[in-house]
Amino acid sequence: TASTNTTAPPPSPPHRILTQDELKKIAAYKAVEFVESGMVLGLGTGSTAKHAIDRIGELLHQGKLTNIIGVPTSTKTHEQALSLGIPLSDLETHPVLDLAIDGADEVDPDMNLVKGRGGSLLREKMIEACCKQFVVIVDESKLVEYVGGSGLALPVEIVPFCWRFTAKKLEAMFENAGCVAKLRVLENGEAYVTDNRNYIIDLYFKKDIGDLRAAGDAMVRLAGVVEHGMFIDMATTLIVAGELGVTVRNK
Ligand code: ABF
Repeated sequence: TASTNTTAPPPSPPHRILTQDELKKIAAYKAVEFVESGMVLGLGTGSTAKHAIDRIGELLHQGKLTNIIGVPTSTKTHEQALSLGIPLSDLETHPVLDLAIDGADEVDPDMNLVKGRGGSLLREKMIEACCKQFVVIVDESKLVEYVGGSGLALPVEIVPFCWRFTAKKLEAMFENAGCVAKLRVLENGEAYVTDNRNYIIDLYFKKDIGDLRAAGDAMVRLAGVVEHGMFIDMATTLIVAGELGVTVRNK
């Protein structure tokens, strides 16, 4: 009698959950697909943007991209780009950029962002405000219902002079939202100093702060505040990498 082979097919390997860093890399690589030879690029800061800059460097070396000029948003990114041989410039020489790629700490449903937990919000905002296209790259953990919705801080860059005074003023400004203002400090207890030699005040809210534009305008009207970390209506493209894949959304 013929025997039937009833051996079951080998089990498919268990689905491996991607790490957050792998998701960041997927989003970053997707963004670099928007880069074309000859572009002037805003180069973001942070662990997600770092993957994008590495990829741009790789494509330059392979000759798949040519004539790229990068405008870095921090000294850290400047160093990374230099080490990769990416030609660099600044806003004075290139006041209009074709495209910027950068990460974010929070993204709300309208593609408004919170940035600055990496401390580079001022240069990021100056550069990304000059880009024809601003591609934001995040893993899905950065998506929030409203700005401040992750329970993490809204960073504000302030001058060091009388910083306690400015911090108190900011707290009072958002009293209704239960605001607590904290100076960002290093592990050794010293104040964190930005690339522009300023301090960062991290604002924590118990409630939604409401009208973002009004809140932002009020902050920058306060003497002592240099810039806040809300990037309102600036992102033109959002790339989100999640367990189910990568999505690209244009505004
Ligand atoms: C920069 O890097 C900052 O604006 C933001 O604070 C941070 C995001 O960091 P990561 O990509 O490491 O999560 O874009």
